[in-house]
Amino acid sequence: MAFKLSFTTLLMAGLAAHAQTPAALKDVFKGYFHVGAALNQAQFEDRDARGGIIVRTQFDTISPENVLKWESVHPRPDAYAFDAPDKYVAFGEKNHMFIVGHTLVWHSQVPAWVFQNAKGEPLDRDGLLQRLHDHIRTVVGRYKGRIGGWDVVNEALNEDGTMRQTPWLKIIGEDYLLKAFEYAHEADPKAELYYNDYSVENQAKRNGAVELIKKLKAGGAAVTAIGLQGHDKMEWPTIEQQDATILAFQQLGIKVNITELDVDVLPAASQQRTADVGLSVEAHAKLNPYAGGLPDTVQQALARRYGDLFAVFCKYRGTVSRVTFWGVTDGDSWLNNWPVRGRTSYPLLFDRQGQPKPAFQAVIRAARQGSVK
Ligand code: 9MR
Repeated sequence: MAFKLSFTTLLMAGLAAHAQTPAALKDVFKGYFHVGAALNQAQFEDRDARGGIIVRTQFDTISPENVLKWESVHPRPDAYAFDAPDKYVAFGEKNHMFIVGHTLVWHSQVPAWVFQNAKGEPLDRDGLLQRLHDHIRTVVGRYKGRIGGWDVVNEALNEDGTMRQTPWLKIIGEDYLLKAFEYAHEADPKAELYYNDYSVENQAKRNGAVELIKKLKAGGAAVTAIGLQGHDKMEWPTIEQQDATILAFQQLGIKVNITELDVDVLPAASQQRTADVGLSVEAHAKLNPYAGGLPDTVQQALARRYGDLFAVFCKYRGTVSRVTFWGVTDGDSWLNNWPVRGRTSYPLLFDRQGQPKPAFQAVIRAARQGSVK
């Protein structure tokens, strides 16, 4: 009897343990695409035990949320800060992950000195090209063969598909993108190179992005993929917009990566459908309705939304090579502080306790349904 009891107890414990073992996204999506997350410094420095376990068990690719942006890695003309990025890359290698670099050329998070000469006057074209070349050679060169793909240019387009008037464009001219791709390819000929942007699912911006990619290719740039950031809402982009966008770039013969995925369930704080980090809106209780927890109806709607999005990603297996979430748990997300500071946001697959949400199960189901089609 004593034996029987302990055997049953053991069996029950074993079954329970089995039932609680969540599926791993990186395994479920094998054969489709890599699945990853953007990491903050605590995560790749092993100071976030809860997040660290999720990252190691669920994901096979990582992106650096901030440490490879110009102002972080190259804060002064003669000073590079490689300590944090070195740890980021070492973390990815230790865990056998595909390591992404983000980002070489952006109008945001770049110090003012980059565009000025020693007297504080605006730099000329040759001076800025020289500076861009040095930066890319130094940063990409340091991680040659280790960082597998780079966001070479980030967010170069306006919402209407025209070129954003950044200091890069104003000083160098439209070929700054071509130059950046050329320098990155020269620094690591084997690295994948990406153009990355948000709201490309909207027709006007998508048309601009298609033209941009065509021009880059015609100019000889080694563009591997477009990165669709995927800072989504519950109703935007529509499934049709998502599908048409992936198709448009597939037809150009490049890959599509979903690079910064999250789904915002909070009320729109502005009319602007954007992921522009420059936007800021004042806090108001009405804009933060779920501070005490997410109602089940919204939780289920978020799960359906994620399931629908992943069904499209799965449909385009072979073209979609990577889906990366912008954060690990809801508590990590930039959406807790943008465009309104101090909100309680629920945009990811893991909750603040690190538990998988119904959206996680919905994503897993999308993979299983996709594989039988
Ligand atoms: O999530 C990032 C946040 O921590 C930073 O404060 C912000 C500014 O550097 O950038 C956020 O990441 C952005 C990414 O680099 C580019 N696309 C939009 C992302 C969300 O703002």
